[in-house]
Amino acid sequence: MIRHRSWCIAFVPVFAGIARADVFSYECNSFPDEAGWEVVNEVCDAEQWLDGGWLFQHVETGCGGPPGGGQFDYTRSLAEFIGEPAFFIEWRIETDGDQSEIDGVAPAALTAGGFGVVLYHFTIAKDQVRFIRDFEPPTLWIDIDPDVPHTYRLELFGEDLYIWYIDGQVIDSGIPGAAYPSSTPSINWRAKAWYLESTTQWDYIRYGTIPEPASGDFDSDDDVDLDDYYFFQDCVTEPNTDAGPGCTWADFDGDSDVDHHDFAAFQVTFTGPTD
Ligand SMILES: [Ca+2]
Ligand SMILES: [Ca+2]
Ligand SMILES: [Ca+2]
Repeated sequence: MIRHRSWCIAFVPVFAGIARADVFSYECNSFPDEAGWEVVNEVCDAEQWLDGGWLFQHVETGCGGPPGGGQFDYTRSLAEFIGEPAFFIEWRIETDGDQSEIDGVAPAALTAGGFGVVLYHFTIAKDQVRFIRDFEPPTLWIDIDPDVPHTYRLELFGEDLYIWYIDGQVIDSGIPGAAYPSSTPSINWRAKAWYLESTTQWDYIRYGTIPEPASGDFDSDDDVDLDDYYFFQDCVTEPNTDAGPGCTWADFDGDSDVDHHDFAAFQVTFTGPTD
């Protein structure tokens, strides 16, 4: 991912806040409880700090464990997105926690569920991810490269389709158990020690309405402004490089990259700094 390319300096990157018309974005520039997340658990002297747009969470065993020890859990309601026909959750994370921790839903996890049949449950370790859907088999185990961040993306299209990506590659897709968000929906994420200590770092967690392709309008609020530009920068690639499923809104000419041609179109579409 190339950022701040020389032709991209026409706008000063500004990011005013987190609340968007149809997207919630936590960019890890502040602590979760300051950014709209509800604290479920912050226990056992777990450490948390911010560095360069990342949230770091260090957890160790103790306080009666192992199993168990330090833990951070956060949640937000997804009720405002009930009935949304095209919904996404995307997050970028790296952890050094061992895959043996996955049995304890550690070292890192993100879930979207509620009181209905639908559950999307991701448990992430240093070099492996476990995906459980709707409390039913099959459970998927995916190997990932260690020591680098990975981008995870879940797309939901009503009752018709779910797609799960890692780094832009489709890992799994199919017909969901039911439309989601539904049935008192919420998103939850955590870092946790089970038998081993670990450090997990989060770059962002974003969710909401999937933006229209080639619209320039990431947050689907019918403008193309500096808020959208913040995310446009994140999509910029070298020419002829696939920008991935999270960037189709920024690919104006539909050739899969987000390059200087797309930036020229973005500038033409630009409606003003902010509304
Ligand atoms: Ca970040
Ligand atoms: Ca917008
Ligand atoms: Ca393009």
